Amino acid sequence: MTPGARVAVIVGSRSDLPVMEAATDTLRDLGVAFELRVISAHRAPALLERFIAEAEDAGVTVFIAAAGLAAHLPGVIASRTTRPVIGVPMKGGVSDGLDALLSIVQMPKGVPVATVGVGNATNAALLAAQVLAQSDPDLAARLIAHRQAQAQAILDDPTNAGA
Ligand code: RP5
Repeated sequence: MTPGARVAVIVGSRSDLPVMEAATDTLRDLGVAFELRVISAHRAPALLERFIAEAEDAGVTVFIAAAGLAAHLPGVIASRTTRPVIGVPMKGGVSDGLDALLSIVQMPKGVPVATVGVGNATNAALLAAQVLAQSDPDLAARLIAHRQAQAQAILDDPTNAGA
């Protein structure tokens, strides 16, 4: 486990990794330590259960889980922890991510998963950081700076001149 990891990023398959780079890059930019694992809820359920317990013991506070197709990974993680779980539906399948989106967002009452848009790994990382920032003023300041830089980039865009 990465020392000091506060976020665990779990993907259902290696094929999810390229999209999830946006999440790990964002966490790195914000100075949030994370652990990245490839664990399928269907193919390796015992390993997943063990990892969730290890991650909790190590101090992981937020789980980010990316999955496509049946996309049960975020929900299964949520069934094993009361720490926040953020689900990222992945493109692919018969309806190119809509199947995964509905699977992840339609959790039964009592076991919530916060779901971001299809493939929106960046928002998953930002949401995880926002949760952590509630007890970390330095991280909160970095998030405010990130928002300001985002707004500034729009103001600096030459296509906005004179607006
Ligand atoms: C899900 O099925 C994974 O999260 C991935 O998005 C999708 C396809 O997985 P592979 O067939 O590439 O392993 O479990």
